[in-house]
Amino acid sequence: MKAPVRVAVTGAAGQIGYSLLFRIAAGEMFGKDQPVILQLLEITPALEVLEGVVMELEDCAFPLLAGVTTSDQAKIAFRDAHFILLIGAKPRGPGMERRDLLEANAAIFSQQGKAIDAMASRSVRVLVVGNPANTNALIVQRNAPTIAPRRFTAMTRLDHNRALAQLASKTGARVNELRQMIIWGNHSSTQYPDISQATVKGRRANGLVDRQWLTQDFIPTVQQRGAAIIRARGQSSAASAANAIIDHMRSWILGTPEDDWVSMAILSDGSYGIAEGLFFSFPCRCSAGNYQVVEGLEIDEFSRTRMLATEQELAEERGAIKHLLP
Ligand code: NAX
Repeated sequence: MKAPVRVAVTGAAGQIGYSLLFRIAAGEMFGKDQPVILQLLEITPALEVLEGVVMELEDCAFPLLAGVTTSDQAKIAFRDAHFILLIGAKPRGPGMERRDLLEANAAIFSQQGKAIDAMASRSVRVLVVGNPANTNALIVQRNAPTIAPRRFTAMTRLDHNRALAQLASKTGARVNELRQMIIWGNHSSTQYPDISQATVKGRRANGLVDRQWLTQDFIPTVQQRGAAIIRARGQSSAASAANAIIDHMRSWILGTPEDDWVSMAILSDGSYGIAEGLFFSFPCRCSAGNYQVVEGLEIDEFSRTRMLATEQELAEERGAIKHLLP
């Protein structure tokens, strides 16, 4: 049996946590031969609820679950962690301005970044899910200067999966017959879901759908999907978010297929003219625990305009918390 990997999860008593932890413990993230130790972080008032979740984890008698710890201290939860899933965040309250939300989360993610720097395994892999995810990832990464920047990512895989599902439904194909979808930019309504490279059963997707569907249906549907789910369910996406977390980590660790790629928000190195130092979603290929931006794709005017809009929003978010960055 392999040695267990340590997986820290924040916001573990929340909705996404409840959909996610059982799947990790069942071996869906790291494989059916990889034991895991879960190191769960919550704020103090949620520790009691978290204890209930831990009791349920125990009651599943998962053979791969080698241990569970709980804490309200990031430095304890992140100790020696190989993987850290930052899900807990401050939600937007009534009357709260976007800037207030950014600042409130900046405080949380600065402290968690410092705790990662001090306590996590040097080869840790971090995924930020809590919103605003891209800018929170920037704050975490900047507060963890001794860990390689490539080890920090933010999640746009749910958007990627939503885009695949919409295109599959429109073209009457199965999701696994689609390749090369892209989400560019921010995990927000300015994101740009791009089908210009996508194929459906080996044929260019662009030739199968018309421009009107693309601009008036597909792009806004993917951009607004989170809001549509809140309207219908009264709560934000949780099971699909947990599923996307599993997909993101599996792709990162186990790799992407030769003929496909995934969308991940990573620290821009200037690829495609995107400003360096922003966490921006790019098409990425993964292998052996590493990722690379897919280079050399042709970007037309239609795409460029939309990429610039989401880049602009990310630059503004960074501007709003700049004074809090180390
Ligand atoms: P919930 O409100 O159900 O759970 C969040 C949990 O985080 C709560 O239990 C809370 O006590 C805890 N928490 C708050 N501050 C914390 C801190 N400083 N340390 C540790 N725990 C803390 O939210 P849930 O539906 O689980 O969503 C979690 C986050 O994911 C939200 O920020 C949400 O906006 C974001 N999402 C991001 C997505 C993405 O694709 N990047 C999609 C899904 C989701 O909307």
